[in-house]
Amino acid sequence: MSQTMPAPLVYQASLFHDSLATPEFDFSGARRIALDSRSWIEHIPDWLEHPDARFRELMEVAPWLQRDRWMYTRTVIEPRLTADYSDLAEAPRSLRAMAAALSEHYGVNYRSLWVNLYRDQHDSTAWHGDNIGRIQAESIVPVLTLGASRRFLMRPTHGGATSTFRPASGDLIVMGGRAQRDWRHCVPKESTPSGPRISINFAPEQHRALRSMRYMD
Ligand SMILES: O=C(O)CCC(=O)C(=O)O
Ligand SMILES: [Mn+2]
Repeated sequence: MSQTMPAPLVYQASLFHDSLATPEFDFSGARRIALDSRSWIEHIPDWLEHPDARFRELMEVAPWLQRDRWMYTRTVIEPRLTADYSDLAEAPRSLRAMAAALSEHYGVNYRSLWVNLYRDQHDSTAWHGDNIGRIQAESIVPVLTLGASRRFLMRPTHGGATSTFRPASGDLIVMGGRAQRDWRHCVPKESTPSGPRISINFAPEQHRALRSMRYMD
């Protein structure tokens, strides 16, 4: 895998007020759905206050990279930009506050995160399971949406019906139990225009390869 700096993105510059620097979180709207007897997904609408401020902050400060990877016979450019904070200590304060709130709520020590930018409807993430599933049979993986709402799909690893979720800006999607082993998830391309969306993906392992070695089947 290689990575290059992307061409500069156009975005609205913003000023950060101290009152927005430490976000607040609300778990009260959580709706947990059993995917099967051992896997679940939780959708928490409006988990994060001021998602627009967080979106602008990440557009400005995240170390966005365009990655590519060797796929069988050719190099494929990933259809999104990504920024890694493999060590949570190096992430912006607002992201550290999110990780701390999630760690306390789910009893998992989130130590690492990566951020995806879907620039428009043509960007996507293919079907996969996060690499934590290779290390642990059960895990809890929170994914926060900022910006545009995109479909987030889940289907059983060995075939079966697809479930569709539509997290809006500030919503949290949390995959739990055996969801990284027995299920696959993706963010498909859309056929209608979409504005930019950022997703923040939290991981318990401080491991640079964690993200890039996802199950891709
Ligand atoms: O963008 C999302 O909502 C999910 C992205 C994802 O699953 C990943 O990067 O592993
Ligand atoms: Mn994933």
